[in-house]
Amino acid sequence: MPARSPVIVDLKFIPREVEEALKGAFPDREVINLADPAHKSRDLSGIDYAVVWKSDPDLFSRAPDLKVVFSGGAGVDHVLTLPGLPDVPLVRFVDRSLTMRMSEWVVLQCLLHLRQHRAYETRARAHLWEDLSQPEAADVTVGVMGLGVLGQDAIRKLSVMGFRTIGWSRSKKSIDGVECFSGDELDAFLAKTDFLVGLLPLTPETKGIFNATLFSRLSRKGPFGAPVFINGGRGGSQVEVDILAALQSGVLGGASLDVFEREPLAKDSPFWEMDTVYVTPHVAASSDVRALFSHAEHQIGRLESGQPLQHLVDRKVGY
Ligand code: NDP
Ligand code: OXD
Repeated sequence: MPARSPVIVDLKFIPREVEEALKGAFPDREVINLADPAHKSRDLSGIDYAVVWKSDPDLFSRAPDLKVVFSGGAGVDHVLTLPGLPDVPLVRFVDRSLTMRMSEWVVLQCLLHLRQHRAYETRARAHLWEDLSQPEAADVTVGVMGLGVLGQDAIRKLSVMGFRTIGWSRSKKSIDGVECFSGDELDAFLAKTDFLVGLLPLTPETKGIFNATLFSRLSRKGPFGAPVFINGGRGGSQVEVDILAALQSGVLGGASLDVFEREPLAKDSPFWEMDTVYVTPHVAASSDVRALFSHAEHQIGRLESGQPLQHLVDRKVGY
């Protein structure tokens, strides 16, 4: 039997977590973890597989013979822009735990806004016992942009919480109990949306899509009047000066942002301080590193036994 190709690991995750997860991963092949200084000038030619997240720009010139590239996350924008990316299959990370985490984050943000949590935190700090008029989830329509793996799971869980849910995607979807819009039906979707959730990949088409014009088309008929914007997709899809202006002028009533145009978010960004804004540091659905390696191992097993790879990225559309 021919020797099994090693796997290159180039992940800008928490190094200790990667090391821990590598114990027992890929049991029948060598793993070259590029975070280990011992591999700094290692010859990477002849190697078939790489698992990458925010790789060094010289990875593909160092490893010219890759047959498959695995993204360390569900999004692949960071891989597609790497210099010298070879024309080989690119597999993204689709995983139960990642999906669960994103839905937890989305449901949490919708509930924080629904239950006016910031207002109660402020009152609690002032030892103020005061109730606010409280709508219920069924009074709010959550519109999810992006009905892929994450968007559809988030919708299911929002529905369980009682929110009315609608969705928008590139191709038309049919989801029980959910009004689905596609492509040029965006305005009709926005007009019904009280809380807007972004779960889109970053592509040339979605760059800057969350902008002043889009915010101005959201519903103002919800129980709080002004709509709320929640983005767990990619920061490149949002125009932050427009979000700020919309929050300041009341076009938006609040926001939850996990992703930003530039990460980490600048220390002097006004978003940190705004009462109506929840900021999280791109952690809505961090990859479970052990699950990532099992997924890559499983896909390599499929390929080497003649089965097709799953979760392939369509390079033409960018996700
Ligand atoms: P999928 O590829 O499964 O779904 C993407 C969805 O977006 C699809 O419904 C797709 O439409 C839709 N879409 C793409 N382009 C357009 C467009 N131009 N117009 C309308 N709809 C469009 O991705 P996932 O659900 O797995 O992940 C979504 C994104 O979430 C990732 O790409 C990543 O950027 C982000 N993410 C963020 C994380 C975080 O921690 N903040 C963690 C994980 C992911 P169609 O169904 O027609 O193809
Ligand atoms: C991802 C992410 O794309 O964590 O998986 O952002």
